[in-house]
Amino acid sequence: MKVSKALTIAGSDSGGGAGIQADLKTFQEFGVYGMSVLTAVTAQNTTGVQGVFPVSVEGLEAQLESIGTDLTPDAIKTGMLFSGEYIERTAYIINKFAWKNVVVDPVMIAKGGATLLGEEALYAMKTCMLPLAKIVTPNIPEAEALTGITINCAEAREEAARILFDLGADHVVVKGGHFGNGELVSDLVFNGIEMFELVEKRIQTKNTHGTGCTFSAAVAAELAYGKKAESAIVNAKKYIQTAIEHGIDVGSGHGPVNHFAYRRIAHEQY
Ligand code: PXL
Repeated sequence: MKVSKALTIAGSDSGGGAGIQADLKTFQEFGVYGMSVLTAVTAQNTTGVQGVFPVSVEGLEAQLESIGTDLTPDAIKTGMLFSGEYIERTAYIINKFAWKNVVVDPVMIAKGGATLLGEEALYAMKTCMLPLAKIVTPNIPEAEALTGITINCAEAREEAARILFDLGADHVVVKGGHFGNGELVSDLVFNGIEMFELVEKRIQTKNTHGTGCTFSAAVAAELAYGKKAESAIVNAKKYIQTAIEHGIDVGSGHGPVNHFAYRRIAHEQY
């Protein structure tokens, strides 16, 4: 049987809600064969990140080589890349194998405030990763860090999207979860020609851990199938909205989004 293959290059979340665990669960839900290259291991639960332990640079490169020499992915997503050096090495190998359909989730800070990418890595993210990105999916703080713009109104967000496009991403999604606290959340999509917004109800819940990882993994899964960027983004948005609506109550802190909610609804199990 032939299936589409997706690769995540990201960190491990021992709590299972974000990072490669979220990505692989999401790939599975989309019926895509999931592969993972680990950049770092986090010791983490719903209350926060207790430790970050990077994989060696050699370990990172060896994993990427193993994939590249045997298992060409149809799409890839990058999550927590840990440092500027890891970004440069990863970008080099993506180029070398000419991997396409690259979704860059420019992960910087975990929900509890733990730093997952140092300030010094911003330059590498802008110069090495964004030019490779078919789609980049920053939240508001990440878009601010990458562009140097304070995003406090719709026009500022549009300006940030233009800058991210000019840095080399083919499509930019500036997510709106951190944008105010109104009834609705809007994500801004820019493809270099037109801007449009994806609007959904804001869900009041503390169980949002893994939202960004899950969304970008869903986008990559759709690209792996051969979907166009715009429909990949729209379908991933539906998937993450359902996952947030049915967030999972585990642990005493921020619980994870529900990776199987979309499927269970389709089977009328909710
Ligand atoms: O959501 C960002 C993120 C990405 N990757 C890992 C994480 C987190 C947030 O906690 O732990 C491994």
